[in-house]
Amino acid sequence: MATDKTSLKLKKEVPEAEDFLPILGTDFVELYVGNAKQSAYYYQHAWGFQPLAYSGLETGKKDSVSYVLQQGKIRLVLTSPLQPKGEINEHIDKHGDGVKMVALWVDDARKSYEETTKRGAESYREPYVMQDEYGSVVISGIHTYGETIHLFIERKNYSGPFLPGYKPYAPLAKSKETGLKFIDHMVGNVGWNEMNKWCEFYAKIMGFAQLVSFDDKDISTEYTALMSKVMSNGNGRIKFPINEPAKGKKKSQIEEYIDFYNGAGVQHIALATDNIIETVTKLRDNGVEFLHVPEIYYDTVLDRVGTIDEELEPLKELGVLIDRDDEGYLLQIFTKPVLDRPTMFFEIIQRKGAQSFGKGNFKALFEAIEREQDLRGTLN
Ligand code: TYF
Ligand code: FE
Repeated sequence: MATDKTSLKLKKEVPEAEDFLPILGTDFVELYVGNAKQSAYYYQHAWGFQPLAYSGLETGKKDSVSYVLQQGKIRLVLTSPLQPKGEINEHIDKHGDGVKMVALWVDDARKSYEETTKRGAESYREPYVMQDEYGSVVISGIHTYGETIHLFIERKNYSGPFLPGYKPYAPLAKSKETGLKFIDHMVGNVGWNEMNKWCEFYAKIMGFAQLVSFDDKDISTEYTALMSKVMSNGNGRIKFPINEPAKGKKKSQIEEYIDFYNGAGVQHIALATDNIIETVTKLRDNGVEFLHVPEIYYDTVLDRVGTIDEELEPLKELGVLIDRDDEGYLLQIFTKPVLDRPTMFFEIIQRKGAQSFGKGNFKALFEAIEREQDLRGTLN
């Protein structure tokens, strides 16, 4: 049986014994960025991530530099090239800063590679072993949408802070955590009519199933539209919604993303907190910018979602959205894009039983995104 702790409803139940790709969780998310030192400063001092590890010239790495940050179970790696040409430069040239690796924590990176490549995954890296005084790690990788990669990380024989080749990273200034705990879901934007192809990739090649709590849906406002489906692995720890643009009177936010990212890629990373009011207050004080929700949303929201534990006033002041499904409710809020290009953004989410994704908020959310698109002149 799939773990029932989260009472996830998959379209097809995947018995654990038959899960050919058991995943323990997200291991890390690696962004290729133009200036890793300054990105690391941003994620530490705006987002409250703590320094964990470093690799670069000082560790004998001549061609690239990486800063590893952690908060709760979330690990971010920020990587920049130190030389011209090569994979990292080309990625940044084409996409701007963005997510390159979505690394999955597995018990067996060799088997993960075999099971997925034999089902048709395109190889990125054959299994290889990295070693240091803390033990060994096995890593392999396959391609997913756009130029995004899934790495499989096997660290059961490793006790070091991150990966072999890294040293502890201890910058001068301390940063204060903001209460972020784990990655709830990571969303991919893909091209026109490509959603089903990529959902099939997750189903056939990675053994995921579609979540029924969030059926195929067309999401549209008066002006813009998109389609979305959520794929989840057997134990429910990994949830990947996939969006594609749809035709509306004006330009879909997904099309805007694809234009600026020059292809498919990670659109948003949803980070879980167990106190969204505290977390968002801290993030705001640190300068993180959130989408604005008109006050009128709060006039009727409680008629829709019923009673909640929180007071409405602070939620309204911060612009936190509320939604309910048959299992409970959730609180969520979205940042503006965190890069100069209108590409990646973050969601902060607090689940109070609900396992869905905020369907009741889509209209208010997408209208808020349209107002931002309009300011950028990218709505037409
Ligand atoms: O992950 C989700 O499905 C929600 C809602 O472009 C959402 O966070 C869906 C599409 C989108 C932005 C947010
Ligand atoms: Fe989301």
